[in-house]
Amino acid sequence: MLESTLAAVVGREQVLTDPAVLAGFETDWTGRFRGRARLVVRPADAGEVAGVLRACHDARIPVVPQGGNTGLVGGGVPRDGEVVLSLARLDTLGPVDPVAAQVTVGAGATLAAVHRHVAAAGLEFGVDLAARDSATIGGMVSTNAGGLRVPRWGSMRAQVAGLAAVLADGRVISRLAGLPKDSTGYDLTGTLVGSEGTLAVVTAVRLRLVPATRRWTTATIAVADIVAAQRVLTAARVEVPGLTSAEVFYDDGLRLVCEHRGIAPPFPTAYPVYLLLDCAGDADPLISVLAGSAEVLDSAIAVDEPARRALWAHREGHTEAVNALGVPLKLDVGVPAAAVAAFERELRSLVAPARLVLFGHLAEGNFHANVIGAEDPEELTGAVLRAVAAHGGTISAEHGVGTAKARWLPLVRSPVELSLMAETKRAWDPGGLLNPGVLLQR
Ligand code: 2HG
Ligand code: ZN
Repeated sequence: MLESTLAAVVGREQVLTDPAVLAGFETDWTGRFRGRARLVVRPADAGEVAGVLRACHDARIPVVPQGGNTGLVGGGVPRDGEVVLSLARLDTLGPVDPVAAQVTVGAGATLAAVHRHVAAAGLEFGVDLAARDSATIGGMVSTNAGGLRVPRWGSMRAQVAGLAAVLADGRVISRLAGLPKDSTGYDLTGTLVGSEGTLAVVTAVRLRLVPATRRWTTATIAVADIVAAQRVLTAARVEVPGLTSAEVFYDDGLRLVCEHRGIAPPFPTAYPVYLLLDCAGDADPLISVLAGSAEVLDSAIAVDEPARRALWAHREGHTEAVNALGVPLKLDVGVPAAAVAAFERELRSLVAPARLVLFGHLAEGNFHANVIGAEDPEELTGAVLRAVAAHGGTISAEHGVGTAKARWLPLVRSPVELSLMAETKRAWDPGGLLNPGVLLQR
């Protein structure tokens, strides 16, 4: 019955029920999260999304929105017989507005497609991340994704000038004018950023753009430990006005990536910690940081694209290389800069004797703890997240809460905040049909 109503909305071929086809939508990329979908529906535009949601609302069937399925916290895969609403076909790229420096794109547009699209206008989109070829703008809005360029341009939240979304009952809100100033009350766009598909389904996004960077300099810097890495970063914050990325990884992770990809490490010698700095402009400011720092054990600088890509591969290859080891437990956490060194020590002792592959975004104190072979993943998750909270950090810096961390949210959100969040959920989605069990526990 629901199937035929949906077929009338989107066309029969866009309602998928074949178990072999559903399988790709039912499991996340890491293989950790999986569930059963009632069916997958692939609308072509916002009108069809509204029709799909109305039909599911009338039938009281819960819906899981899904973009590029690159999420890492189980927020985009079904749990128990929901309809999976794929936004992949909403991939339109509107004309770049060069005066406003903005563009409107469909929720299903991939990040890489947006990058390519705006480059022609001499502009750039300020967010970048390793999953760029598959991650979609809608999913990135829903998780408030961060990525590799936060030191310069901030997270997704900072780039969203407006959006359009469909409510659980099929009603539509459209705030795509991108007005730089608007003083008319509650920020509905801001409420939807980071709401993980629990309040409404984002169908289009008005993105802010920044001037394209014409020259880049990338450096991989070998240091003795995380404190030394922070000292180099501190100098770069002062000396390097175009500082865009400050990424950290360790020697065991580097070896793993090099083996997995069949590439060479940046130095013939192994060092404990590597800091990758990427900045807009010529090499001079970075070279002066390196020359003035006693912490630098070795460094490699690149300005041309192939050489820069080679340095970035050591950092970007981590996710893939870790996954090749088995299904990892992934903990995306952030702590204040002052707590970074103490937290790193604590984390290592909590995870041992399981294997920890650690890397992340140093400037944000954002660690990606990837654990292989944890005896009791749930218990370890609790221990690590409690440590994060004790240091005044966040249990999710950029991947979202999903189903993976919903039960741990009280560690970082007060009872007052949680009750406001629950009330907000009830106001937007009284039937509790949108992504149940994600972010807020059922
Ligand atoms: C990254 O920074 C992503 O590369 C993925 O956030 C992190 O795989 C991970 O744990
Ligand atoms: Zn990351």
